[in-house]
Amino acid sequence: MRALSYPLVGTAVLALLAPGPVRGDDRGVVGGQAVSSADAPWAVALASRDRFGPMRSGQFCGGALVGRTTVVTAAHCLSREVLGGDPSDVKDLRVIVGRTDLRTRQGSELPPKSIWVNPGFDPETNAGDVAVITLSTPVPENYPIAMAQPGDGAYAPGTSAGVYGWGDTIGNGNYADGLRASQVFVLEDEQCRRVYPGGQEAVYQPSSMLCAGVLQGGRDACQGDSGGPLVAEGRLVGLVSWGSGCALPQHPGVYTRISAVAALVQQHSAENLSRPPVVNPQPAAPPAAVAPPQAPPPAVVPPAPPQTAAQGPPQPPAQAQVAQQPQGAQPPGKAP
Ligand code: 4AZ
Repeated sequence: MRALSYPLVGTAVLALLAPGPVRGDDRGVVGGQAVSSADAPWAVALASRDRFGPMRSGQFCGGALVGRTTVVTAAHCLSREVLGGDPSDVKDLRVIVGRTDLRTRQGSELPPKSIWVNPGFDPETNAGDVAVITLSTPVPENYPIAMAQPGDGAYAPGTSAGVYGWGDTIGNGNYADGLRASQVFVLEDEQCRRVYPGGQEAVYQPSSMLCAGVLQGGRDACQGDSGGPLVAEGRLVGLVSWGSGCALPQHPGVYTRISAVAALVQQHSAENLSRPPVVNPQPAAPPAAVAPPQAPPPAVVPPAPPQTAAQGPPQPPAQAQVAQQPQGAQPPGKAP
């Protein structure tokens, strides 16, 4: 098995050599399901038609909106290895928002205003795999997702998470046209330490990385998903970073641990990324005289306000959840 220290090189090479996806259907991430960009508006594609060809809008990596002008992605996505030069040399580098199907012109293609690649990124170990792209045009305010902070309960092993992307769906260069999401779980750090102990393999470093997947294999991020979001409990917990193969049993995906880099991202963002809790929220619905079956316990329901047309602050949008899928999908990944 080889460590994927430069995971996207394969993507670039395959994009040049392969005539295109084997199947023309809507695929992305391994073991996933189709998702509309409208339900995951924070999931963006990084693209350059010059470097990666006009098919699929030139997509080569993913990213996540954490502010109206702030995109986080993987540092390795913007490496010389992947881009063949400095990001500033890629004149048609774009962040694509609001586009489910890369064969369409849906949504918009936003040019970066500035790019910060973590100088602490170590291409040998993949530690610190994060970069910030600042957009000159803000996206709608309901697009961004909050970053998980240190101590976030979503990092508890066993937490269900969704990984989103337009990447390889099998592990053979079959890139997706449509956005897809795969349901995985946050795993114990020990799981990835055992699988990625260093030596011939890359080293799993729990302080800056997150281990997620399904141990039986079959669901995972893959080539082309790099930099894209791993979302749990409505927060961004990880960015697709590396792993050995795709969706192989006992070989979980490794993600940049967002809580470990959130402060760094804030430092290199042009906006305040903290979203304070809504003050004095109106209850979603006035308490009914007879509580409906799913009503919250009365103790947490504030006193009823005068019943008027809704004037409360806008509620945050419900984040897309990856639907539960039956376990035991066949691991389609190729042998390492
Ligand atoms: C890649 O090459 C890549 N299975 C991303 C994630 C994983 C493997 C490879 C994890 O971009």
